[in-house]
Amino acid sequence: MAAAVRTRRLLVRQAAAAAAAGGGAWALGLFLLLSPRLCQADETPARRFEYKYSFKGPHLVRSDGSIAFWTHSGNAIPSADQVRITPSLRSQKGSVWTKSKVNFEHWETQVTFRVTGRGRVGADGLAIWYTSEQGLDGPVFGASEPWNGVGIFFDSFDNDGKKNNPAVLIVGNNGKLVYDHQNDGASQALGSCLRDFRNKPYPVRVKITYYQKTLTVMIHNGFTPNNDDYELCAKVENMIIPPDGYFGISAATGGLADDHDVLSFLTFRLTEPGKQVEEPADSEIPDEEKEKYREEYENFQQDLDKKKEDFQKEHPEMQGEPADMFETVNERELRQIFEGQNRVHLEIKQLNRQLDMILDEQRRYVSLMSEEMKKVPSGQPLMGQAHQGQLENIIQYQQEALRHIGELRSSITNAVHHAIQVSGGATGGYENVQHFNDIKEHLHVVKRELGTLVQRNVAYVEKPKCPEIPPFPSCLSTTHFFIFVAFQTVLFIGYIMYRSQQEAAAKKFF
Ligand SMILES: [Ca+2]
Ligand SMILES: [Ca+2]
Repeated sequence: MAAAVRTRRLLVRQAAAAAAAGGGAWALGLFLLLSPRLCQADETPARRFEYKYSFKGPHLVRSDGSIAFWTHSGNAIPSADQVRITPSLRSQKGSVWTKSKVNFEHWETQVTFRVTGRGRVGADGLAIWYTSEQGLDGPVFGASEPWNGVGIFFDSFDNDGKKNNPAVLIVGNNGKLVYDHQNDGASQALGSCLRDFRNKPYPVRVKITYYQKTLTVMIHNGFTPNNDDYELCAKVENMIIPPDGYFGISAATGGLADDHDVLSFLTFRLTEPGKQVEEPADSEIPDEEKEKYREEYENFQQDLDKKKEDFQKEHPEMQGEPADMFETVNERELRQIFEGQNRVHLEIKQLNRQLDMILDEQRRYVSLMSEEMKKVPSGQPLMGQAHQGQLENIIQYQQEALRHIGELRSSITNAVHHAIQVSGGATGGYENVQHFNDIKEHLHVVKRELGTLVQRNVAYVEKPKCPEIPPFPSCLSTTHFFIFVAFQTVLFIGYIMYRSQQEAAAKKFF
């Protein structure tokens, strides 16, 4: 097929070259003839899920023990999450089959299963079928013989002793072939691969595709939870299967036994690109089935009404409006969220007020310092230029502190703004989380800035202890002020020396 495509591509290239060179109408005709087919070969088919040929948990089994749209037979036990085709007991046989035949040509099935047993060797195996008749019971992995169609066998037991099992085989049959059990169908397989599918940590998955007469079997070995870890097992080209058939899955045990559990069987219709998918008409659901479902619904409704009445008779005190007496889990959660948000909102508001007060205090302090500085005549000798420098440093620091507090304030204002937004419109869960994250971020900024301020205060203010702020208006005399400045400078220089000593010691250490 690949060779054919290559040849066609070569022809297309030659034709295009000839046409480009003005080589004649025939070349252009050939180009037009070949190109659409080439495009089609590259396109993937459209895929549609077919519920009537599928089953999976968590509500796999119906109340009467059956599987919707499927028939089960033998020792098969359907449950909510899986169908146990055979339990791990000796000589068991079971199978499940679709109730109706497929009405489409190309398909893909994905089967998820587990084969588990306590022994190092298990038996007999499992088979996935596409056949013209349901093989409800028989000798070939629990299904009947002969069959018209194809079976994909997961053969656990090595009957011929060639140490080539567990293995996966594709066996086609036109209704005449008798399966060669003794040799594990070695001479009859159209394709096969060696795969150990027993006792795997995750379910084994198989993807079988029948498209444009090619049957492909891909296997996921069950070693990883990743659903896409498929590997090619075998491919059969030019495979002819019945135009309509039943899907089935069967299993059998012998002297040795495994649990054969099928977790899901999913079928997809494949449609060639450009072809229309016929929509199933309503009439496709048989009247008999419709009637059955309607009856089931009515019975359920009547049952429910009766139970309601009985409950009201038994609990007359519960009549009235029980819904108003209790809040639901959702209502309670919502109320708690609102209350929490209101508390956060109030706290932030309070913090904002306190910061405003600190800011005012700082401004007052800075203006006071500046005024005092101005009062000193510029020509008057100070206690040294160094003192003047220190004083300017202090003022600079104070202004920096002011700036930090200003930033803090704007952060908090933002946080309050967000909190108002959140409490105002608490609608989507995701948005709430976003707002909370924003608030959290702002609070982190506030915390960090406060940390910086505290550190600086410890470094600059507390160690060289500041005198108390003089009352406003100031009655501080110039002498007192310079004594204070001198005292602070001595402390500051002492601190700087201490710190440089520490740093020198640290350097030595390293
Ligand atoms: Ca075998
Ligand atoms: Ca063998």
